[in-house]
Order: sequence, then structure tokens, then C-alpha cells
Amino acid sequence: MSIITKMIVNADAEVRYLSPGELDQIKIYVKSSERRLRLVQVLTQSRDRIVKQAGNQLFQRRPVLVSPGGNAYGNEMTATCLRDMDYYLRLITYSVAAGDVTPIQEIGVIGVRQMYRSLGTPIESVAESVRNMKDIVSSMLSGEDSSEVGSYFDYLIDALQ
Ligand SMILES: CCC1=C(C)/C(=C/C2=NC(=C\c3[nH]c(/C=C4\NC(=O)[C@H](C)[C@H]4CC)c(C)c3CCC(=O)O)/C(CCC(=O)O)=C2C)NC1=O
Repeated sequence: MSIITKMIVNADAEVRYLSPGELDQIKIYVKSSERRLRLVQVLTQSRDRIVKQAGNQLFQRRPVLVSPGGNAYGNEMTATCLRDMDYYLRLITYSVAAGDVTPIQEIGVIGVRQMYRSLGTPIESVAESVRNMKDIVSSMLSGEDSSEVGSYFDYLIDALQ
């Protein structure tokens, strides 16, 4: 859901017109659209490198994950782990495009704890992998771009802890 859709749903639930404050938020959203779409492109184009580097960092720091008995042990499991990281990066690009955390929340956060518990996947290591991606992305961006994307990573990291 984009920030605009969300405001409309809220306003309609209260049977009212959009408020001046909401119109201001829409103005900011529209003004920042070019920048946000450029960010989505950068993340999309660099996704393989971001996931690979962040995954390598995770396995170097937590070798137990890829050792016998570890949740990401063996080529297939390692690939599934990297796939999950790619899923999360993709959800972050949705949120950057929408200007709203809802895509991350609805697709990637609700129910995730129980899911990873049942898979025996240490969720704090999933959070760490997302933090590694954030650091890599931050090093590629600057200023406003970095803080905007960073806020979605932070939301996700918090939700995974
Ligand atoms: C877009 C929303 C979405 C998410 C988030 C998602 C996650 C997800 N990760 C899964 C498995 C998995 N996830 C991991 C991930 C890891 N293991 C580790 O040790 C690391 C900490 C971590 C990588 C950072 C692994 C290894 C499996 C396979 C576990 C197994 O089959 O036993 C599964 C089980 C089914 C499958 O293998 O596809 C799901 C549903 N699926 C979705 O549709």
C-alpha cells in the first residue's frame, strides 16, 4: 500500500476529506518520487552484489550457520538463505517505491517469527544479514538517499529482533 492509498483508507474510515496535513504529506511524496524511483533502480541493479557480499559477511562471522548441523549448511540451504535475503531486499525496494513500510510489514514481517522458529532458522542471524545489506547499501549512497533507504532497513531489522 502506498502512503496515498493508506491516507485515503484512513480518511474514508472517518468519512472525511483529506486534511491539510495529509495533503502536505502527499506533496512531499510526489516531490520525492523521482529520487525514490532512482533508488529502487540502484538497489535492483545491485541486488546480486548486495546479497552476495552481505551473505559472505554473515557466513564469515557466523561459520556455525554453514557448518554441519547449521541451518544454512549445504549448497541448497545456503542458496535458500541467500534467497531469503534477496526477498527482503526486494520488499525494501517495494517500500521505497511506495514511501511506506506496509509492503515490508505485510509481506515479510507478519508471522515471520513463528515461521523461522518452525524452520529452526535463527532469526537474529536473519536480522544480522539484513544489517549487513544495510551497511553495504549505505556505503553506496549518501545523504538523504542513504537515510531514506536506511529507515526501511531499520524498520525490518527491528521487526526481526
Ligand atoms: C517474501 C516473504 C517470504 C519470506 C521471508 C520467506 C522465507 C522462507 N524461508 C524459508 C526457508 C529457509 N530460510 C533459510 C534462511 C537462513 N538460514 C540461516 O541459517 C540464515 C540465518 C538464513 C539466511 C540469512 C533457510 C536455510 C531455509 C531452508 C530451511 C529448511 O528447508 O530447512 C521458507 C520455507 C520454504 C522454502 O524453503 O521456501 C520460507 C517460507 N518466504 C517468503 O515468501
